[in-house]
Amino acid sequence: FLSEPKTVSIVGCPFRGGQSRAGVDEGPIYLVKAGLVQQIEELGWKVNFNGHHQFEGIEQELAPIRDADVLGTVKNPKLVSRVCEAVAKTVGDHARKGELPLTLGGDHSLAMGTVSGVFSAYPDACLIWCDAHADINTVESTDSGNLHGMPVSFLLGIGEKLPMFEWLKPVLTPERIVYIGLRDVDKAEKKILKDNGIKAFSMHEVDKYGIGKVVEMALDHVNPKRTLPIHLSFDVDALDPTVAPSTGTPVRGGLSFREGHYICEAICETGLLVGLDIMEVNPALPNMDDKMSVKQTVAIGCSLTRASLGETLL
Ligand code: Z70
Ligand code: MN
Ligand code: MN
Ligand code: MN
Repeated sequence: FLSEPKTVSIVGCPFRGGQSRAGVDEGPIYLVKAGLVQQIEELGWKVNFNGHHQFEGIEQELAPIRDADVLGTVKNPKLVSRVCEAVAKTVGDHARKGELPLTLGGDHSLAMGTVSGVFSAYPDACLIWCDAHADINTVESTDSGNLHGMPVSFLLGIGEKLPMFEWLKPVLTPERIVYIGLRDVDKAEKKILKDNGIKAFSMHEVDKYGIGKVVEMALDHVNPKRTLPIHLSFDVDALDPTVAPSTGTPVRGGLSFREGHYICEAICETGLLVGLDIMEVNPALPNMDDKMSVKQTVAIGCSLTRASLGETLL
């Protein structure tokens, strides 16, 4: 699906409005400072990166209503909507030019933008969501009010529609998303997954079948003939906290270093990847003094990206 020369367009998204912990907006800055651009170039890609996405205009415009930006339990809906709409346009433009948009988060609410953008260019694409969480709460079901726990329901068009998200079309259908790595799913989310027949491989299935079989079954579900474009949205909290500690909601019992990389390598091998998100790297966590954890998590954000873009072990 991609044009020659094979090009990655980095969409750095220093954004944290979909959740409450400071620092996740620094994720993309750390990933680029760690040398991600050169690392991707060394794999033979052309790389477009002209600085991180600037959301200051939106944030300034909405500054007077910042504290009033709540709707029922949902926090920052106007801010998140405006930012995701901008991301959808940028990502969609890159995808339509035959470039591979690589979005660096930032919190996972941004996926409303990335998936909207990629699916606007490739309406028959499928979505592989690697995460400890299902991120499928609706406006009605959310306990936290954090939009990074809801992007999938918005993309599916389930639950109450918020007026400020009018731009967001339900581009996704339940049979075209598959999850890998789940282990912290809210009760209401379990019901949503079941009611909509959404396929999910939790850590239980990873333990039972092994990661090789799980990725094969996941692809069989969303992409049986291996012909459809693939968007991979990778929340680094899918990885075990011993492997990727610097993230907002670490949950024990996650993917090993190799399991995480294997997913990326296997998707790369299909030759069908058209969109990639590396989300929820938070360099301010677990605390300001833990430089080792930050270094390790940022390095994994970079190596998951390289694995997705063709780095092999041999
Ligand atoms: C919970 C909620 C969550 C991270 C998503 C958690 C959501 N289900 N946490 N991504 N890192 O708030 O809806
Ligand atoms: Mn997530
Ligand atoms: Mn998560
Ligand atoms: Mn939870």
